[in-house]
Amino acid sequence: MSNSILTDVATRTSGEVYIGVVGAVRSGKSTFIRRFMETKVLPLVTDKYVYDKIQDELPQSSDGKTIMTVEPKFIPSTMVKITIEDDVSFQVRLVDCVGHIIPSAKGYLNEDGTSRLVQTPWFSEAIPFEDAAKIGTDKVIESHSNIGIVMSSDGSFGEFSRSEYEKVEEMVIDELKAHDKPFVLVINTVKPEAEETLALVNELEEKYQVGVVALDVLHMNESDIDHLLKVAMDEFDISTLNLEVPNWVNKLDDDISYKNKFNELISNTTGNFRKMKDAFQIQEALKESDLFASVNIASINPGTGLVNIEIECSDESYNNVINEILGEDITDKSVFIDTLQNFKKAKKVYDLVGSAFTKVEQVGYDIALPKTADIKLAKPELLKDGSRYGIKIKAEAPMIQLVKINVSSTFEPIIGSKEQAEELINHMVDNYENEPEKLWNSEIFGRKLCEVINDGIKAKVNAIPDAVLEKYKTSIEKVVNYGKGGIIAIVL
Ligand SMILES: Nc1nc2c(ncn2[C@@H]2O[C@H](COP(=O)(O)OP(=O)(O)O)[C@@H](O)[C@H]2O)c(=O)[nH]1
Ligand SMILES: [Mg+2]
Repeated sequence: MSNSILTDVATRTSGEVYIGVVGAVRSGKSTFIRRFMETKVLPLVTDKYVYDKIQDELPQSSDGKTIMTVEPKFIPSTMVKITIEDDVSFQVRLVDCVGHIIPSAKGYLNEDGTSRLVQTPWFSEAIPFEDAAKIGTDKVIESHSNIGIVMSSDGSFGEFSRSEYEKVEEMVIDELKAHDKPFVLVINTVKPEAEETLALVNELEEKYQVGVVALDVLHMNESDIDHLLKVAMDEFDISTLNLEVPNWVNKLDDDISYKNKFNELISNTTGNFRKMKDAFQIQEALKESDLFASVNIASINPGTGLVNIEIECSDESYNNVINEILGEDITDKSVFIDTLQNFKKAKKVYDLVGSAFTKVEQVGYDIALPKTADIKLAKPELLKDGSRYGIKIKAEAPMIQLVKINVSSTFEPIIGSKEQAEELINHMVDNYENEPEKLWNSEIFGRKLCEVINDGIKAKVNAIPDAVLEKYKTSIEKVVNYGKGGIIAIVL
């Protein structure tokens, strides 16, 4: 007998296979637990004493409309540890819940029509039967289960109709959805393979957006149970969604449009689909985008919750990304080589002053430290210090100083009459306040304002005499090499 599904369930539940069976009265919950234990668990129990104890504790299913079970029962009552495939150990326990009431059931009302009060493990005083069912279901699902089985029926056996079961089923599924625990709906039926049953399963899957399995619980065999467990595993959340994209995609900065779209798609997709059963929908959603050449599910591991999706991107996407990074339309190899060579030159400068430049932007001043390769050593010399001798090793390195200064430039054209000047100034102030770009590009005496201002700035910079720059350089050199933090006077 294969236990691979049980191994997956055990791994996924960290060795605690706790299954809460909830639903309407007389839907087959007790029968399900008995069959499950007899078929799937007892054959794995090697200890005779434990075997007998579990068998004694198996719930009795009851006929008719009278409700017997009033509090959840743990089966087995104590934890049983089971080992399969030599190294997989887990504890297994099913919980038989108080059934939710079907109005025509008997046993939940007293003869005078008042609610029958029942004792529960959660309150010292007795509470109405309906409340016990609801609280029991909540407690069992919240604290004692890793998987929920909602038992319902098509009404093909027993004394209740499909519509009676349906009302309870809707209510219980609502309760379970609030708990965010994986669960499946079992439609207990005497005709699990009938066309109408399959149609009902599809309809309910659509209605509740949850896995639905039709089973003849009274006669279910091991493969039926395995199938049910497989469907339950699909209801677990994906623990890790591993998207294997080409390395270059991971390297992209978020401001590259491809990466931007990629991030958005991934976050939308994973936001919409999060269960193991959604793996194929995730694949479809990724396929629909024009970002990828192929999207394949490499593996789905129900035990660990790991989904691996392999994604390939087209050369065209790669080329578009390169164009965007380089800011050039790379039409052929020569353009590419040309651009790369230019970037190489720019990188050399950037490596030298890049970090200093960032600081200059912030504080207005910084020094780009020399690279070790640029430090020049002078020939070592002998040094005499009184009667003692030493050596002197001198080194020199170029150090680039970066200073940000503000250069001002003014433009003061004479226009003509006061009215003419006022008219122009009003127009310009209006642009200045509302559309600065327009002012910047407006023409005065046949030239754009931006060109005139730029020329003014250039003229000022060019007007610094070389001798002054040289003096400035020598002064800084003195401060760095000989200055001890003292005062230095610059006479221009
Ligand atoms: N024919 C048939 N009867 C079933 C099936 N499941 C349960 N029953 C019967 O329905 C009745 C109620 O089942 P039980 O397991 O006690 O329901 P519970 O109240 O949900 O625990 C019992 O008489 C069972 O024998 C099934 O799949 N087929
Ligand atoms: Mg029962």
